[in-house]
Amino acid sequence: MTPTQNSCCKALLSFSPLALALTTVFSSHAATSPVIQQLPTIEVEATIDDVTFGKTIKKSEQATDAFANDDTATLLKQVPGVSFYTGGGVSSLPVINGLADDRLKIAVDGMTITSACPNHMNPALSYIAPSALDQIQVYAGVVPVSQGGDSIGGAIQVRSLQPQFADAETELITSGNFSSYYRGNGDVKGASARASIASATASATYIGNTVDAGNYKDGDGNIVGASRYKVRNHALKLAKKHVNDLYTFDVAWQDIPLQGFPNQAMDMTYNKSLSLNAAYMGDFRWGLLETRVYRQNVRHKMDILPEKGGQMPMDTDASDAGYAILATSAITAQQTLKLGNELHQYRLDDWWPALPNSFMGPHDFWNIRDGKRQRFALFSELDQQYNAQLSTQLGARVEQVKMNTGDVSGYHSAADGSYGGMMGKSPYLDATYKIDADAFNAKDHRTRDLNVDLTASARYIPDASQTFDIGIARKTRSPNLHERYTWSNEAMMAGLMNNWFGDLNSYVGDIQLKPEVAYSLRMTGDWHDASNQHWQFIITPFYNVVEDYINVRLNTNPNPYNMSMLAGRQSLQFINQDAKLYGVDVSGKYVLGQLAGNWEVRSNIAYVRGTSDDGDHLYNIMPLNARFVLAHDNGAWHSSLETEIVAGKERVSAVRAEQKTAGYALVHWRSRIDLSQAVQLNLGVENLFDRNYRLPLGGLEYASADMMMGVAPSTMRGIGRSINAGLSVNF
Ligand SMILES: [Cu+2]
Repeated sequence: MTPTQNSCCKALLSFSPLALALTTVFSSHAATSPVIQQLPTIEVEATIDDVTFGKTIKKSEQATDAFANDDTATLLKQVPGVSFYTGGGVSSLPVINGLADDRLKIAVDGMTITSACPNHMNPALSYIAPSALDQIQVYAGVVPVSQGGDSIGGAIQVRSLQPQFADAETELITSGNFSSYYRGNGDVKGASARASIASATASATYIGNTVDAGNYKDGDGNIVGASRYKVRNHALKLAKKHVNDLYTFDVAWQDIPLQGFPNQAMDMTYNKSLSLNAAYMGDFRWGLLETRVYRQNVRHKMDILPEKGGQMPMDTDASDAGYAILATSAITAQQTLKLGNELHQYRLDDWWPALPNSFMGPHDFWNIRDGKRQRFALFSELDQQYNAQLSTQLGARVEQVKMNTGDVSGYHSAADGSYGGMMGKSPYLDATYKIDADAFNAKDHRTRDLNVDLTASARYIPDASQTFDIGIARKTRSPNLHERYTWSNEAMMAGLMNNWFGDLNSYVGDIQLKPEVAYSLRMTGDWHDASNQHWQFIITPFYNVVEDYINVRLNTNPNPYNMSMLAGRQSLQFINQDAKLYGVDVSGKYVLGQLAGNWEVRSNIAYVRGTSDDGDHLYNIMPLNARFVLAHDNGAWHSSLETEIVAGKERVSAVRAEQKTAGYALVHWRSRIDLSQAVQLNLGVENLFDRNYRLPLGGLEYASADMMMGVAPSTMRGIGRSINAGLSVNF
């Protein structure tokens, strides 16, 4: 981010989610004194600068979409270049310009949350419901170092509803909302509630939601098995302000008793988390100080839903904990300096309990035991405004990533060396697990990476109707625990379980993996009318070279006892390999005019290519896609007709035996009617023409494979037509 021309002090704060509350005050007072007298009432729509490469999505822009989906990640679909690896109903993995999942830095209210599952079933955005959101900031490619770290593709910062305070000392304000909705396809019933009470200096808010979704039907009316889910989220948010200080303390807990994953062998049968998040923000003579300390614990379990058949208990116990310190100071009238320090520590136990009277026993299978991943980072970022037209940002970040794990063991041998035998066990499984576990345990598991990120960007605003940005960056991501430490070469029982790609291949890790380093060049041209009200055209070409991209090759491990696996699938080994990703994002809007209300068209087009240096295509690269929205706004009635067009996926990864998908076009209609100040009715039809289509990034449907008959799995079916309705009442 580079400062805007109208106020360097506004820019000073604009990148820090915590600081948004202070933005208004700083804009008006900071020119005379950096010390604010009183914290303002926090408004959702407060001045928020757009991010340089990416987008800010505010609450108001989520409104007509809010009940169409339970998956917070999918609210990002309006950002050009963003797509999704789909899986469970609330756990899709966002992709920015071809880079997905752990390659993005995703923070929920400033907390870094790791997917604590060998299938990445519980990514950060699955812990917050769309109804709890205030704002999402998306940064693509050239991410400010203050927002990045341990990521190469971009950053997504989501912020939940912010505390509100009463204006007068003696006043006590209360507010709240109750919403409920129903979606026909999948018989989805959802509700959310929010209640707040606040004085001039203290505030307390409860927010919660629940959703029960059945299996959805595809466009031909056939059920997609194991696509159902049930989610409950709760959060209690406390805030206290005192002159120039703001303290917040949030407690959140989640219970997902069920979330099916049609594109995995496994399904989520239990996910309970508890998070504590305490933050302080203070305004000092020298600038703004923001600090945060947080912890989230999660217990996660998997098994196989009856419609997919089989049994295999899997269990995860994990925690994320960390702190963040950020100081922001206007060191001269033209220069703003940020200094920051962050620590993040992730711990993981990932074991698969023995199943009595089966070959999965008599001991538990230890996939990762005592896994630790600790990141410690220091960074500095300088914003400089040269004149009304030109501003720059320079950033440097140094991050140490330390990882370690304990010894492991398969179903038949325990870590203490005892070797179990039982009726019906397979001598092949015995042998393969023992060979691999012994080899892994003989190695030193400790790794230490020292990662350096650098960014430089410039913004040039020649006049009120044009803005140009250019940025270059070096970004680094260290491997995750499963990429380094999963150890069993056995494909069917172990390798297939360590898969967060939805492709039903088998994966095994490598301790020797190096961090991946991306060099990015990105430019944006933004043309619009002088008031930025009537039309806008934005084009962003980008080019990334990734050194040591974590890719795969066929597993050539000589272990002779490797079992068979699903027909047409591959046994793969993680490797470092150089890769390139490049493409262009285009977006625009045009106000058509007035005819019984306001009419506007908006559109996004995204194109990306990804190849590895051996000439293969990278996996799950979204084909050319476009979105056109015709929006109508007539005071109390807001409607949109959206067309989503996706080309066929022709360029596929050979090493992953990726399957092609055909192109398709979908039409969605959504409407919001403000029945009164307090009551809103939402109506919509998703996939209006009930088109049957295959998800280009959905992977393969597990249940479509037939092991006995040697039938390979086929691509994942998308959801058919759904008629949706929701009611929202403010009080
Ligand atoms: Cu899982």
